[in-house]
Amino acid sequence: MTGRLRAVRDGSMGGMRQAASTRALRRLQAAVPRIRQARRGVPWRVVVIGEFNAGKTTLINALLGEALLQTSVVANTRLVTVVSFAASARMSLEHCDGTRATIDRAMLCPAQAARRLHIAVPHAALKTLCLIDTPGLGVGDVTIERRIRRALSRADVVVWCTPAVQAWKASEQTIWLGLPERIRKKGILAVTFADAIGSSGDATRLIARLNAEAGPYFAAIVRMPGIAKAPPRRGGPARAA
Ligand SMILES: Nc1nc2c(ncn2[C@@H]2O[C@H](COP(=O)(O)OP(=O)(O)OP(=O)(O)O)[C@@H](O)[C@H]2O)c(=O)[nH]1
Ligand SMILES: [Mg+2]
Repeated sequence: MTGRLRAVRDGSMGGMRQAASTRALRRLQAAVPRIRQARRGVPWRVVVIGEFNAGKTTLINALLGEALLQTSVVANTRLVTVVSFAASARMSLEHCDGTRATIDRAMLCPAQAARRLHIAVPHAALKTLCLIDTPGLGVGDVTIERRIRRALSRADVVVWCTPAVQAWKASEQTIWLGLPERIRKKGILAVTFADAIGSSGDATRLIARLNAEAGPYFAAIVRMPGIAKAPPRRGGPARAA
């Protein structure tokens, strides 16, 4: 078990990050009922997508209040990563034939042989939300795009991350409108990199523009709270491939 998995298990996140996590969760959960009513005892499958470096992984870490997943300024997430609840933390790789290997054995396997990474941690938020991180869309990798579409086909909620700077570019709209309507109907547009927004006036103008340009394509538009980066933890990142 890595240090990050252990930290989530032990509930050792700082108070500030916990408050930011609560705010981020509330904003997302406020938008979710518009798409689907709660199903008792079954977590919503929230698939987070967008172009590379859009802040997808950081958003999931923010929702958890913990730097569980590794983020990077270079294209980073290679595997669809399912973060779910378990009473005790564990991590496994799912191979292309559907079999799974725990992370210790998985570390010995070539990444190409895996199609998905599963991380299970005892985090309260994961009792209602199963968070699914994905690699960046639109980079022309057919295998990755097929895996993302597979994850989308089982999504209850689809969160498209658009960075506040240059939000909702033409390339984003092209990819989004290329997805089937039944998937787009579950869509929330999440504005990431909120700390890059200069003033509350800028924020109001940005949301007004997004409502006009992207509003018709999403069930809700949510400005995520600013992200306070969590310090790296002992034991290295929770990353297997
Ligand atoms: N200042 C600031 N930096 C951010 C924010 N969100 C992400 N970043 C940084 O932007 C870079 C990319 O973030 P990621 O979360 O890895 O983006 P991603 O969409 O998961 O990237 P890929 O997995 O490569 O597609 C990292 O260096 C993050 O630390 C934010 O809200 N504010
Ligand atoms: Mg990522």
